Amino acid sequence: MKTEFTRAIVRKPGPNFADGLTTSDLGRPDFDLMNTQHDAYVRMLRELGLAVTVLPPETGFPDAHFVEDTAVVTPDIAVITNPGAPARQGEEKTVEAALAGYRTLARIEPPGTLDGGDVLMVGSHFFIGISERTNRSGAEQLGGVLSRYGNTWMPVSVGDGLHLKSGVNIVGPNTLLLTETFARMDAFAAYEKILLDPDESYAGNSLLINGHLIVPQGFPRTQAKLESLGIPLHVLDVSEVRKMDGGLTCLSLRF
Ligand code: CIR
Repeated sequence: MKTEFTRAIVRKPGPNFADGLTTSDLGRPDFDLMNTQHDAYVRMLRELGLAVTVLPPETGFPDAHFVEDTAVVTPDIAVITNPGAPARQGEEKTVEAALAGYRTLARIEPPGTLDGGDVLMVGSHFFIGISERTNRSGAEQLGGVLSRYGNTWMPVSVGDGLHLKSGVNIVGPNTLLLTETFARMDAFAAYEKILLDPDESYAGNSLLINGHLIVPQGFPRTQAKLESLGIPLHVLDVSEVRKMDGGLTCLSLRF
């Protein structure tokens, strides 16, 4: 179940990034601080050994630095998505060009919609969230492609959250960090679980890279629970990312 990454793609936030979609009431984010946090994120990926491609901002798409939503990259293939928010459709074009040199490409076609934030890869098994962004057609199209390459997949109802990975992520070879709602689902029965305190649910969007775990700053109880895993933890401040409903996984494609 171990997936080793060698590369990542990120995109610099544009000066109008605060015009992106958000439901948060944490206030308007600051561009300079966002850039500082984004730079620290890129540095961290490089420290963990990844070769990072940094794409330029796309000012027509204020959410475009959330590159995770535009593709699903596996060891065999890159599936370019049709993002579920109409305002984000088109962001995938430049990501497609960046991925073309590394993987065979496939695409999610309308009426299917899918955001990469709804796709949790656990080795060769994929959980695909059905959410306000990812519909059945999108999930089935992705599942069909994944199956052709010997993977298995399963749809999971996301309910209230934005994306599947807003509430469940892999933090160890067989261990998930997740909300109580996801922990109760049969889909996740076979895994070890670390439960999120309800008031620390944002920390569910932690990012495992090659045996290192990156966690958002400001969630001490989750951090203490994760320390029990005995793997190196790295804490990053993503306050400005959070104000736009994003998190650590959203900011990159890892492969
Ligand atoms: C959006 O609503 O689409 C962006 N403001 C946030 C996307 C976060 N992406 C992710 O969780 N994968």
